[in-house]
Amino acid sequence: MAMSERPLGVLGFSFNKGQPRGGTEQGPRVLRNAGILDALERVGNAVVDHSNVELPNPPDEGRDNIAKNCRAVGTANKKLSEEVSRYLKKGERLLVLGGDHSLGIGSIHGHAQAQPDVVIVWVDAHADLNTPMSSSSGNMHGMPLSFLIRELVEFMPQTPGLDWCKPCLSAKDVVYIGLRDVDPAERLFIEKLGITSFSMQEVDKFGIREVVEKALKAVDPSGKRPIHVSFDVDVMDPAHASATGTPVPGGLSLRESFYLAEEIAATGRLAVLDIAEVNPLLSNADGQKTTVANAVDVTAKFYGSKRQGDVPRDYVIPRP
Ligand code: NNH
Ligand code: MN
Ligand code: MN
Repeated sequence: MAMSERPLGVLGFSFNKGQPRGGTEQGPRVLRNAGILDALERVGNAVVDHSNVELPNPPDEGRDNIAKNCRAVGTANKKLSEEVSRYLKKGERLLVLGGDHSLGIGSIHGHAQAQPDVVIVWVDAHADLNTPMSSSSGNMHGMPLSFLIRELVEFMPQTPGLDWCKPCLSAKDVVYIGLRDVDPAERLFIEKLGITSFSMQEVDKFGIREVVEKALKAVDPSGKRPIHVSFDVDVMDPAHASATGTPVPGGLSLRESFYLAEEIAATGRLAVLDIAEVNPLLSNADGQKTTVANAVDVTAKFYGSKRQGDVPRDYVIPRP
């Protein structure tokens, strides 16, 4: 069955322990309340809401770890990985509503178990490639890719809670779009490993159109492999997404975000989309509203809604 005809499962990951601010656990609720499921159904997706991933009670955190809350992050993501892999094996596509971006660990790990030839498009102001040892914050939302990329094993310490997570990606299977706040070790890893990266500098230089085209060509010249997009809302300019933990000026415009989503939709190969780091407790009332509304609108574009106009499946022109 063509990818875009598969049922679209929705999984909430109500979690905040990958970063210090409360509120990201409310992402799934505010996105659902803003009508994300209707918006997806309206454009012809067979949506199945699997509700939120039931998270195990948080285990006691020892004080031995440099990666903060690693046991909680690890056990929650193990559960997420199992669910993602199970629903994909049943033949669904999946939308994962975060939650902080540590969810990349479970979402991508689970995806790779079901579809080992997956390619990753990481859309973010940040590279989220720190190892527990290179991170200066200790926040695990800045580390998910380090647990997944094979070439980084020599830099990875044993991390309590994450022993189950065996790296499942090659550096060449990952491409970045939107980077503008990258730490020294992350920059060096990108260079050493040859990870394809389109920072905001390249978006300015080539325009979003060429960036998306080059990015998709780089990870999969054949254009046949399933795509996993991990979309951190902080990739958008704070004008469009201020209700997030680490807004960084100079980001994607709403139009660039829409275009990226429309082009990914047009590949017909989007298998999993993560929407991470919506935090409805930050910014002000106006910022909260626009952040959530824009996250919903961008998500709908990833699944077939078009700026040229949509005709819902059951629409009939009124007659006198
Ligand atoms: N690079 C920083 C860190 O590792 C910030 C990461 N913050 C994010 N990532 N929001 O998307 O702590
Ligand atoms: Mn980010
Ligand atoms: Mn991120």
